[in-house]
Amino acid sequence: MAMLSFEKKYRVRGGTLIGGDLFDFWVGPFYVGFFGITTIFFVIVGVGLILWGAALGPTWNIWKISINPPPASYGLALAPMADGGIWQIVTICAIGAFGSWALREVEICRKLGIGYHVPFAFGVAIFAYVSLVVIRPIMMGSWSHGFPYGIISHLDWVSATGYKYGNFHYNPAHMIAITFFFTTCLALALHGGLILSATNPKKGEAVKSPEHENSFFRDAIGYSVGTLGIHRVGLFLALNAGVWSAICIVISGPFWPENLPWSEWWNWWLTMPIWGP
Ligand code: 07D
Ligand code: 07D
Ligand code: U10
Repeated sequence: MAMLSFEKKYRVRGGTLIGGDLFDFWVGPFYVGFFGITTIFFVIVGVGLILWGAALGPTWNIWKISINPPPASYGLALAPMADGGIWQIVTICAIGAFGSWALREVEICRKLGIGYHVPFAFGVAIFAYVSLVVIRPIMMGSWSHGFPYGIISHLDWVSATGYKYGNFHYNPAHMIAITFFFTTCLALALHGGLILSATNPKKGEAVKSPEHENSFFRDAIGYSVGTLGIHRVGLFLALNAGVWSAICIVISGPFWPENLPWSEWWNWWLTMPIWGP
């Protein structure tokens, strides 16, 4: 809000994907747009359903509330509301809200004349979510494979699903995803540290230039990827973390037998012609 006067010149008409001028306005700091309205709609319905599910019991304990997917017996059919149907409609609302949010970001990008990198990146997070609650359950033939919507219960699901495959750490795509997550943290720590070290000096000292930033990494590791390049690296690392996460869960079940330990996958390594039997 502090920058409202400066923002005014960026509050231009147009760039909407749908609805023309109808919802082309701001409320306080928020751009509304057609997809702002659909976001609010899906959030209200989804949160309302979660509250209904919570009211059905057995607890109002915020940590223990859980909206569970239907039992396996329903397969891919619609289930009665109290037996997983709420989960199914909450899932539709969640995808509606996340998708609307991404499209609202697209409209904002169009207004500003900037690239679609941010909504694209959010799209990868949505893809990871959809891989958990739509793609994998459909491939396995039952909505029961989705994760339950509850703070503790979704952790129990991750743990149980992990142990179903012996030791999930042996899943090769899980390894790649984790490595991307760790590398993303390393890259952000290096980048945040470098920018602050150069542009936020002690009082009285001059702000340093990108050449100083380049020189630091040339001196330290022999190469600098550059001031634009590090942002490409960051986006690449973070998006890969999400994409490989989606891959690691989608292959567990649909492409690698349920209940078979992931460690078995590594047998190809033991039986390589060079040293194998
Ligand atoms: C900091 C941006 C702000 C977002 C926040 C989350 C809600 C949920 C709803 C009670 C980084 C807002 C939370 C709206 C309340 C109800 C019905 C983002 C930031 C603050 N998880 N997970 C958490 C979600 C999955 C896992 C915390 C969502 C998968 C593990 C929070 C999803 C797997 C751990 C949460 C989702 C998984 C957590 C902190 C969706 C694999 C933890 C999240 C829609 C990805 C940690 C008690 C955070 C924790 C945690 C939300 C999916 C694993 C409650 C919305 C099924 C192992 N998850 N999660 O900071 O403390 O994200 O749990 O896919 O240890 Mg989870
Ligand atoms: C799905 C979140 C999408 C979020 C969206 C937005 C709102 C709005 C509003 C705040 C993907 C939601 C927004 C709700 C909020 C306001 C206002 C992100 C999603 C769209 N694992 N593991 C992963 C590690 C083990 C297991 C991924 C590490 C064990 C299973 C990642 C370790 C076993 C699954 C990862 C470890 C096990 C995973 C998660 C260490 C358990 C998955 C990140 C050090 C015994 C999941 C797609 C992710 C996955 C997943 C990391 C250990 C099981 C790579 C570091 C060995 C079953 N694990 N894991 O996916 O791939 O983010 O999901 O031990 O399903 Mg694992
Ligand atoms: C980056 C950067 C950079 C910057 C930056 C940043 C990356 C170049 C220049 C940005 C980074 C930061 C600011 C750092 C901190 C960020 C994080 C740690 C990431 C996580 C962020 C959060 C946890 C904040 C999340 C907050 C959100 C999502 C806002 C919530 C907003 C709403 C609920 C309103 C949404 C608006 C819509 C949908 C449009 C329509 C709006 C209206 C009609 C008005 C509002 C409507 C109502 C009140 C009606 C009633 C609605 C209801 C009841 C539904 C709401 C329900 C709820 C549950 C809330 O690189 O450098 O610097 O800054």
